[in-house]
Amino acid sequence: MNYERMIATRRSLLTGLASAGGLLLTGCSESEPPTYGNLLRMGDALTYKAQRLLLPAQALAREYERRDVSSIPAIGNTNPGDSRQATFNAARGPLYDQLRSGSFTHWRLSIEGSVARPGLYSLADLHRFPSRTQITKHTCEEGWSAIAEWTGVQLRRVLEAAGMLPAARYVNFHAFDDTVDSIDMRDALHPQTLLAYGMNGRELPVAHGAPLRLRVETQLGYKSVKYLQRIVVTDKFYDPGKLGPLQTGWAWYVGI
Ligand SMILES: Nc1nc2c(c(=O)[nH]1)N[C@H]1C(S)=C(S)[C@@H](COP(=O)(O)O)O[C@H]1N2
Ligand SMILES: [Mo]
Repeated sequence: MNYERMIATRRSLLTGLASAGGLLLTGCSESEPPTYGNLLRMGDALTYKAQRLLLPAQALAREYERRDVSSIPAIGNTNPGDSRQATFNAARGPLYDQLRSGSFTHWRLSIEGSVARPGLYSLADLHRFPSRTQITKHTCEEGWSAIAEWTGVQLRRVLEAAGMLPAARYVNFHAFDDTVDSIDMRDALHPQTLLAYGMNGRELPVAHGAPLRLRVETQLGYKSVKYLQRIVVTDKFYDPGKLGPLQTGWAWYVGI
């Protein structure tokens, strides 16, 4: 079965499962996404559970060839230092500007929470981990998609280095703009989930998330948080309030 066909089959399966919704929801056991008992949010639980049932944990997203690389628009915030941007943060914006003017030499990624060794990582530290390069398709919830090459370190390696604790369930990403989002441990440990510092063979450009962004190839584009500053590992789901997808109206889990 070719890839497109596989996706189509998966979609119709998911639709079928969705209509058997009540059934699935009452059978919830294992790990569940946050739904707050909100009816509108039950779709989240369905998509999440259906995908978790149908796909093996480590199923890889399709990877492409260099010749498939297309132009990719910069979407959402394109410079956290610019106060005119919608998600500008008054505290971290100016800090970003300062770090950027020093070519991010003084930038540090903080790893905190449910880890034995919380710490700060410079770009040079991250470059010391084995790197992974992958050419993947970015699918934005707004309806466009584009193919790009990403280079970085697998998030899994950094979490292992920080000594994530056995109770850890979610990984939260805090950006220099107002973006905060999270993924579960299964997506966090996925081999294609990267902390990317390179794009199309160059340093990651500011418009695309410099100096470091997340790539979550198993979910829609908005989960790939740009401009990373802090990674917080948690045992319980953390709701970032009005900054997070739950309260801005987007689904928390958007598997593709
Ligand atoms: N910090 C941050 N991350 C973000 C966004 C943003 O506005 N701020 N936009 C998201 C959306 S909606 C998409 S489609 C992708 C766009 O990535 P690109 O600009 O590299 O195309 O980044 C995601 N990550
Ligand atoms: Mo997007």
